[in-house]
Amino acid sequence: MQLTTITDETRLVIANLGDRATGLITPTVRLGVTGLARAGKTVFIAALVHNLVHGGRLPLFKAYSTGRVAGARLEPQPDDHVPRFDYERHVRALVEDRLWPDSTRQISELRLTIRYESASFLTRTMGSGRLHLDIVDYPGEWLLDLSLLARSYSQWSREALAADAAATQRSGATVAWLARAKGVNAQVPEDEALARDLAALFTAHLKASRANEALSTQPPGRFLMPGDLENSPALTFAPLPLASDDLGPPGSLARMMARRYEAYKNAVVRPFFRDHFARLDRQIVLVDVLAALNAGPAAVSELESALAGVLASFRLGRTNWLSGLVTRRIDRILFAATKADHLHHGDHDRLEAILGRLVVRATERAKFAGARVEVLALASVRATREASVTKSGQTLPSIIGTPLPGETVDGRIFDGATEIALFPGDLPSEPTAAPTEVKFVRFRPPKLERTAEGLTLSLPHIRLDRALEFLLGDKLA
Ligand SMILES: Nc1nc2c(ncn2[C@@H]2O[C@H](COP(=O)(O)OP(=O)(O)OP(=O)(O)O)[C@@H](O)[C@H]2O)c(=O)[nH]1
Ligand SMILES: [Mg+2]
Repeated sequence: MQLTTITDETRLVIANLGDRATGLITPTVRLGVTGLARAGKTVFIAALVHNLVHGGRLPLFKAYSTGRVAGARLEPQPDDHVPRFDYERHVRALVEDRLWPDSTRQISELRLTIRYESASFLTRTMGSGRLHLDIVDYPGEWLLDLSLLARSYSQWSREALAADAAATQRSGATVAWLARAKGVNAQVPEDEALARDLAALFTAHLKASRANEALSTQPPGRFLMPGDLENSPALTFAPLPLASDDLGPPGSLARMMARRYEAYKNAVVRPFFRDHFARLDRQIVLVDVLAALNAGPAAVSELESALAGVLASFRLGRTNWLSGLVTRRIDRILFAATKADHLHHGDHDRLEAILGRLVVRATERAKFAGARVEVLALASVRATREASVTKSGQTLPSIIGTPLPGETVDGRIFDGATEIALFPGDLPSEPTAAPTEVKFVRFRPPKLERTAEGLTLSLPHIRLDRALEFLLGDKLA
């Protein structure tokens, strides 16, 4: 145990010194992009890079709109062992096929190098005028796993079972899991078949919670995306009903489960913390607030506790025993409500305010103080335009877009070629109010305009430039 810790520390120092040494040549910003499944990570990164490379309209990104950014281009990434973010494929889907990119369930990285002119004379004469932006896309579920580092097996068991029992909407899988877990004697001799059986029921319950609420945020995150650890003991455990911290005699089931829980931390959680999380400078957390609002108050409060978990992990990065060794610190965190193009702009501020309230409460719960935190509503790729539609003498602020094939509105099924105008409805003023009446239709990515010279313009967006200003503005000063 102690030995692992020492290796962790040593490796971390080396990684950070390495970063610093190369930093002498060209400064580097490592930007983490995270969010739960389907939050919009891939689309965000593709749109960010596409706009910077293809001269997008970014008036609020000052260094860029004042003409100090001379150019941006993709370069080989620094980490050879991390999959590359498949920018070209995602952009082809968005721009040429007008389809959303495929789901990506693993970590990936992309380096964008920005050439710029510093605003101040002094730094202009000293600085190299280049900034490496290393973008790291990783599942938000991995972030929530960091909370396990501070918990013993028995603590986690108690909390996980209590949370499962408190769930208001229970799937068949959850009912089956709870019934089985309750009857287990944690003190019986360890038994592989029993461990596998319990892990399978627990995993099925985690999966069902995800499918139900689209937002289940319970760790361990890797149970739902096991990759090459599938069927390994590190992923074959489950919480047990334990009255105290006593795990029973040597060779007990509880001790076996506790050992595997620690193995999960060592094989999955610590490497992520050390190799990826502890090296980030900036972080954007994408949140599908609209999906939560549509799913109702239970989903909203689950989202809120996930946000608290996210904030607590950023605090962990600062106050943990590792903090003395981490030479990089996340000093800015942006929470962004995605897919704002599903609403008329009159409702964007309200969307932002709802996320703002959720984050403020989560900040208090996570006892978080540290990095600068901002909240905003954005659409990485704007799939709709706006219009006023007059119907029976009433003018409704509407959005126009092409629904994806198979989407239905008022019983009508769309073919992916027809454009419609839709009054999406209004957001509630409070996050936990009754489910919204907002009509949530999935639209196709937009058709790109062409200039008179036949050049394709960049991807339209909502407030992507404000996000860039907060995340990068000072680095290009
Ligand atoms: N209208 C609109 N839809 C969006 C936008 N961003 C994402 N979406 C929708 O959300 C879906 C998920 O977006 P992704 O970027 O793939 O989300 P992700 O977080 O990478 O998802 P995983 O890779 O599955 O974890 C897309 O397929 C789109 O339907 C946006 O800016 N506007
Ligand atoms: Mg993705």
